[in-house]
Amino acid sequence: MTSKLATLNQWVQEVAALTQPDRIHWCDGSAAELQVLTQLMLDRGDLQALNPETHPDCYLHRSHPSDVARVEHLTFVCTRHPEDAGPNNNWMHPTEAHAEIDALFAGCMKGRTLYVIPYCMGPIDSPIARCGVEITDSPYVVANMRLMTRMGDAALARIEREGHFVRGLHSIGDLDPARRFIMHFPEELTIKSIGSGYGGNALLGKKCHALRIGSWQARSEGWLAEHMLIVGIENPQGETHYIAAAFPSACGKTNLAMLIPPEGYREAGWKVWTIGDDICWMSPGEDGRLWAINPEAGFFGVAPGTGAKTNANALAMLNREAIFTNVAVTADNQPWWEGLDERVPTKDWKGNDYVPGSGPAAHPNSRFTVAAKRCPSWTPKAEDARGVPISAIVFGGRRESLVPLVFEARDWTHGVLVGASMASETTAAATGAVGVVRRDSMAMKPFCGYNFGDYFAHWLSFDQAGAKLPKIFHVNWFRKGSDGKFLWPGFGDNLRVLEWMLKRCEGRVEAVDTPVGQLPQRRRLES
Ligand code: OXD
Ligand code: MN
Repeated sequence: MTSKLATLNQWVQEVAALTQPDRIHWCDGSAAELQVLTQLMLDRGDLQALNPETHPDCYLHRSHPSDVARVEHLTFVCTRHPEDAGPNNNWMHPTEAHAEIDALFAGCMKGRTLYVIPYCMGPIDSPIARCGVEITDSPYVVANMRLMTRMGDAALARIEREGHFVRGLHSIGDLDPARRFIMHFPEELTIKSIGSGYGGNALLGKKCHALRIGSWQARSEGWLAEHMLIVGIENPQGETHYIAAAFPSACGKTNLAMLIPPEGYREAGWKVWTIGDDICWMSPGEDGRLWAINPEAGFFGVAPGTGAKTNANALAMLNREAIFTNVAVTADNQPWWEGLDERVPTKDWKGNDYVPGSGPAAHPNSRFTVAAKRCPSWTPKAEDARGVPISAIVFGGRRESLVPLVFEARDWTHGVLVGASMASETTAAATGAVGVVRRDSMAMKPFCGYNFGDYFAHWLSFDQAGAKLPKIFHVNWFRKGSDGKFLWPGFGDNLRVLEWMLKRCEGRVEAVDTPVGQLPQRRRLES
């Protein structure tokens, strides 16, 4: 098969000439295609079927032990002028970068199949959505992209209609960390990634396209591409307000997006609706408000810590048609991770016999991939081509001390400052030390595809006459007391904080003015 779009065919031919695959397969996104790929991966040992009774159509993938997280030190933004990439990115000149990475791509697909994956980030008919094509030699990437994006024939038809697309070239190469690079060429709307099969490095629709290239496109086209969840809060009167919230990786975005209201709230009629858990594209509408879509169609969530108490919605969606990466397994072949329950697994994430007390059985950054529609709190509003209007933007980090539970920025400009000065303790989502406080403006430090100075100016530029911008808040669920315990219960109780924010948006509650911003009033609890 080829495409009606000559530039797409030409690019595929050029890549094939460089990488020399044995075969080329154009992905249509069908169930039959997935079945063939799944069988291939089972035969090759890339996947292992999990217990078909408890987890039908669920599979385990064990990655190479050196390939378990994003690699920020090997991730580059390659612009003609270094100041366009900014001090927040590793930079290489595009000519040098192409030469370096193309040398690694030369002949790398010999004996392999080259898969062409047309995909759409966002509802297929949304004007905010944007399309791309990923070329990869990894069937695991194809299977994940099928869950994470609108992939296949419908996306190809849109690409052929529009005549342009983001180009992403990926190969697992030889998985040698010394020959691993994730390179972005925003001026050419191109991504090249080699040497890693890990999600954020290999599923190019996600961090590479939807954030790094997306933020560049957003700046030139007047919208925002952000590392934010989108959640709808329905009050007992049946009105739903949408909140977008930015937290660094592995700081609870998935849990907040799928929050289950505490009992009293549920009885009173509160409901929470999930639109997205990681990425938000926001564009000013004719009414002056920011309208948002989730460009993704699935969740690539952190497994450890996901349990019946922390995120029952996530557990409910993980019992069929899910891919698990680097989790442990129980004696009856069910996926298992720390924080799931009290069972003791028999195999660790590397497939070795698990010795209790020898450390975590699942990798701390082990993941699940699952279609968003499988989430019990998913709302069809996620498919609305127009998006949803955003009432509040929340920034937050993981901070043991100093930062209060919640405060409100005085206005948009102050809110941009609050987002820009965010900091958080690092997690296992990226390689490197864990638990070190680092500045992570808008949770975009690893994902902004251009100079942070220009990015802050872009944020500030939305404050124009006629704009009806969301209020901006900052939260910290992770503050600890002198006994080392968390001060705030978190999870479902976070709805109490979101309710306060929405009351502030509607002008229904007073706040206390402080040097950092507006804080909730102290109120003695009635006994
Ligand atoms: C993710 C990340 O996978 O932020 O979402 O690392
Ligand atoms: Mn993320």
